[in-house]
Amino acid sequence: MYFGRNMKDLPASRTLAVAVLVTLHVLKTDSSKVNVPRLRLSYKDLLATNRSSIFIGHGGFLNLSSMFLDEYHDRLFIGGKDVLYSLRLDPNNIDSKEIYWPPLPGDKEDCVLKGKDPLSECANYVRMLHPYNRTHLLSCSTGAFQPMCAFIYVGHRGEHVFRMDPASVENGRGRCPHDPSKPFASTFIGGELYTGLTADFLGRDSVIFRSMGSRSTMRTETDQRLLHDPKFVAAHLIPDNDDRDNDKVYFFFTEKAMEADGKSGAIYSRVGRVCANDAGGQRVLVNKWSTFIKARLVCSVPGPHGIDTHFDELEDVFLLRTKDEKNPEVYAIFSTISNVFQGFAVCVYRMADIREAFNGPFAHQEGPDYQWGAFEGRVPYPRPGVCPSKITNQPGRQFGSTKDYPDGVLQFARSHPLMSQPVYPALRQPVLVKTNVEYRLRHIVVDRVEAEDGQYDVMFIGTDAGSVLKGIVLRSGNSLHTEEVTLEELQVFKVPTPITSMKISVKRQMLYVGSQVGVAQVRLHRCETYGKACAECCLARDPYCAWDGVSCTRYQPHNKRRFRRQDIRNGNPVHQCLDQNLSVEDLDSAEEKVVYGTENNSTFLECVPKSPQATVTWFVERDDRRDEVKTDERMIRMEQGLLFRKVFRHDEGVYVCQSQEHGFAQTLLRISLEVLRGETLVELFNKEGGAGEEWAGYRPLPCHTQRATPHSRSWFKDIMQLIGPSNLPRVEEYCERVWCSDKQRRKHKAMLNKYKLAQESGRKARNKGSGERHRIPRSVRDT
Ligand SMILES: *[C@@H]1O[C@H](CO)[C@@H](O)[C@H](O)[C@H]1NC(C)=O
Ligand SMILES: *[C@@H]1O[C@H](CO)[C@@H](O)[C@H](O)[C@H]1NC(C)=O
Ligand SMILES: *[C@@H]1O[C@H](CO)[C@@H](O)[C@H](O)[C@H]1NC(C)=O
Ligand SMILES: *[C@@H]1O[C@H](CO)[C@@H](O)[C@H](O)[C@H]1NC(C)=O
Ligand SMILES: *[C@@H]1O[C@H](CO)[C@@H](O)[C@H](O)[C@H]1NC(C)=O
Ligand SMILES: CC(=O)N[C@H]1CO[C@H](CO)[C@@H](O)[C@@H]1O
Repeated sequence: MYFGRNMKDLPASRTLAVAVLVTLHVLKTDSSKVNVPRLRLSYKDLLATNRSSIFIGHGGFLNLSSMFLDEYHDRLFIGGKDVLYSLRLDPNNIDSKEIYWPPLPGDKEDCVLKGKDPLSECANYVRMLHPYNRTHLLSCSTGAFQPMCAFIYVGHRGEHVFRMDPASVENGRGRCPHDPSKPFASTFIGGELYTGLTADFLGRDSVIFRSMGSRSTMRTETDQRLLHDPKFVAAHLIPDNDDRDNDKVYFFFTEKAMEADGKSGAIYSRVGRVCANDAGGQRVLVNKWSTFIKARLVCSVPGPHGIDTHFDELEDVFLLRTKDEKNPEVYAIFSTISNVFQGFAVCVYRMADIREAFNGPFAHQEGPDYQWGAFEGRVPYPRPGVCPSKITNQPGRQFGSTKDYPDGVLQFARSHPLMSQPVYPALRQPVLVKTNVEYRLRHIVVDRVEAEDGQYDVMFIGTDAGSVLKGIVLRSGNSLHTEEVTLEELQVFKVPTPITSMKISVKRQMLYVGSQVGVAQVRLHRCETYGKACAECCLARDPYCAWDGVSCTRYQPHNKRRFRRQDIRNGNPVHQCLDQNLSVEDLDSAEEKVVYGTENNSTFLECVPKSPQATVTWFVERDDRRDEVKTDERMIRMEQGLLFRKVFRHDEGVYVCQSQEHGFAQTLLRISLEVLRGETLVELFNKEGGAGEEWAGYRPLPCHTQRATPHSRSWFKDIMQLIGPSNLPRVEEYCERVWCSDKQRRKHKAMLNKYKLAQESGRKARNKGSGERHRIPRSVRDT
């Protein structure tokens, strides 16, 4: 069973270092563990356990720029630089097909002439893939700053065909940005394409467009009150009620906030919407949206002195669709704008709260130098933002189309696009906040999972470091208090590359994670990874997994098996597993080790629990007594173990490392510490000669170099600070002793035993060969 317990598998070296320092200063570990994932799996672990597989394209760089998960055709479509791929998702029938789609002849050259970068910009980035009909996809791309669209034939269900009809290629202006790096959101509904983008070469014409289909093209007016340098993040159709005439298309974006009085350059996040049946005005707003309104999305946490910390920049939005298609939950990642402090938050919005803001007062400003406030005058009828429907189309007041709306309504709509009330998240606070992490949160998908004690929304969050965090949020009863549990941190890509898109297939229980370097298919869960014991399964608190009496397996809510042990809320194995084999300890006794220290010098007892969330308690057994280790200036507890800055003869004993998690204790390791008398050693090596010289040319042993990853080095530095820089070789020597392979350790042990015998009898040591001497730990040799 693998738990990524080796230092080399811990990706977050800085967190670790920080955690170590915190521990050093306050000698308290619990608070620093809150945001630590319970399990970290490296890229290699994921591949080795079949948890993930990677598609990197056929030669060259994929430079993924769009992805469409097609559950109907059981395929994943990928758009990249000058290329499209179709991957079959059937695990028994893996197959991929490719379409080479470069810019049209001459367009690349034009693009270069206009001063764009030939390598990174003047190529055809496929940025949009939507299902068009049963057999065709609609795809749009940047075409070296000449956007174009085409239909892609993907065949019927079951067949794997993939080709583009070159005759279907047409101008894609307004449907895809020119610039591959410009933000873009789109949705395709009923034969019509809604896009939020910049629709010109210079990237200045920010607009929400509707195109294709039989109706005339619609767009927003060019007016900073409507859209001010927007960064579009997502677009979705969400019905209001059963009347299709009330269907609305929502856009999620960030823009410059003109209502932020006195804060020049302020950026706010927005939810904006238009009626799907908007036809524009008759005399005013011809072919322009007449129903566009927007509201601020607030995501903040209360700070000291009543000053809230705002997360104003929207990074990603995921709509968690439920049976009630009118009320999906809106999960959104935000980041702070501040350049002194970087933080991320996930806020969840309810449609009811979004609608309430849109039904509330309009924001209003009398003139450029006035304060913004709520509009208190009479709002014309039909109220701007209301779709023409049965309600507006009553006898006597017949507004069957926005073209029938009075000019006054359209004028008002044009001058009052912003609502006065912002939208607050559910419970008025984020469900998750991350600050001072060395990665950025980029993408989110959510799966609502049935567990034994209720429903959980499992979040999968992609970072800019190629990793995915899997977590849940626990709420205690009705209180506002929430607890975030990071179940796993998955290093999906070998190199730390930003994750640029994520899709979830609940049907397949898979996650599709895209980045510049490729697409990873990752299983949502792999319950065996948590361990072989009931307690380990229970402590994992993964809603997907439960103890079935024999192993940790996928929890099936409707399965009537007798043994289903799971406790997400409390993760308490004592309650769940009393009649089960409680821990691996029962199956396999805790590991035993011997560590040697030299009198008056420092030594280190390493013990890292499988779960970074566990706390470790040290006991020492001596003269038939077992006491908790009392730490002081000389003896320090660290995240990785117990550090003796100076070890004495009376420290000898058996040190027991016990992990504790949710009230569940487990013995991880028993270490016998043996303290060797310094002078005798000095004497010995002086007699043998050569030891002093060796120090001068000190080189780490090969076993040390293998293991010293950047992560191990960082905590090792912390130890060093404690002992003082002049003692670097000594620190290295402890680490070396701790990290050297068991085989080598056994050799050390054998050597030392021999040596001790020699010491006791006061002779014979001289007879050891130099080859053997080489293997004596350096502490011994040095003294
Ligand atoms: C992973 O999958 C391969 C091929 O399907 C199989 O041979 C191998 O045993 C699997 N490994 C694990 C750890 O499940
Ligand atoms: C394409 O991807 C490769 C590999 O990740 C990267 O080095 C290159 O900069 C990317 N090109 C563009 C234009 O983004
Ligand atoms: C799908 O759309 C394409 C492009 O307009 C068309 O050629 C094809 O016949 C359509 N297929 C079906 C099944 O409607
Ligand atoms: C508990 O462990 C014993 C061996 O130590 C084994 O024989 C028994 O089947 C296990 N019980 C369960 C419920 O796993
Ligand atoms: C260790 O230090 C103690 C005093 O702190 C001293 O009495 C003893 O001789 C020292 N032992 C060695 C081996 O240096
Ligand atoms: C390796 C090392 O630092 N050895 C030291 C152990 O302690 C004795 C006595 O305090 C020192 O003389 C050694 O240098």
